[in-house]
Amino acid sequence: PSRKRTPLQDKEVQHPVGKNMIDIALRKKSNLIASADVVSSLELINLAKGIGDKIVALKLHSDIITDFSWDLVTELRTIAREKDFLLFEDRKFADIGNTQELQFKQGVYRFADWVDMVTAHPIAGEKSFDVFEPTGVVAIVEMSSAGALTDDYYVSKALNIAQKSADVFAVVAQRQVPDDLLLLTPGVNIDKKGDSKGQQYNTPKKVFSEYLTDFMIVGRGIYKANDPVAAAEEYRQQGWKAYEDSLS
Ligand code: UP6
Repeated sequence: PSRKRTPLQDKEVQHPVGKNMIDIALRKKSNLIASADVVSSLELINLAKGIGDKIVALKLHSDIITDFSWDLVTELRTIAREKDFLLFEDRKFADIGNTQELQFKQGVYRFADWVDMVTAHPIAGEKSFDVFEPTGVVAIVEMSSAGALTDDYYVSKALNIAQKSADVFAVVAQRQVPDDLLLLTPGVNIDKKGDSKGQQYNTPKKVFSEYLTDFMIVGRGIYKANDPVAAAEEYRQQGWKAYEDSLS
């Protein structure tokens, strides 16, 4: 791919959820996805209310929430509507299509009924992605952690699958990807280089200028900060400036 960035408003993204992400980003001048990896409904609701107007999407791991309930889902949806952000379940599905369909539509979480977008690994092949419609799919093509098995060969095959699937509008990766896919990059932290469990961090500046990412995903940098609202604003400002700088 060329090293030149296509501005968000000129991206040729067809999927409605992808278009929505772009519209929200431009309205808020934000390319921040907050990863809300907290384990109680109360913490999650407080975080969503506090930072909701600074983010494009709130990324969730519903299966870490000790007191997950339908009241929580209803409240999250209300906050998301009020504060204009998407609900992004980071389930990282990685099974055959039939099983993924059951995991997506049935069980405790019934994601199909309430999330705007979900992550899935392309490991089981192209057809395994056919069960999520009309929810937007974010394909995990490369992981941020040390020693991940997602080498160049895997990444190119995974991108190929992502580009062929109509429901995939974005990918998670640590490198530039073809322009018809939105790029979401986790492993972003202003203060830290990594953790003791393999996570590796880059700065907002690096992911926007070198990987030409479209959206950064920030977890502990925000929800573990002394003041998560101030931290979210700091990441929003740094992220948007790094994006604007990378346009010229
Ligand atoms: N995530 C990664 N790396 C990947 C894919 N997903 O870190 O390659 C997710 C994690 C976590 C968040 O599951 O929810 O992004 C990163 O959190 P952190 O900023 O606290 O490290």
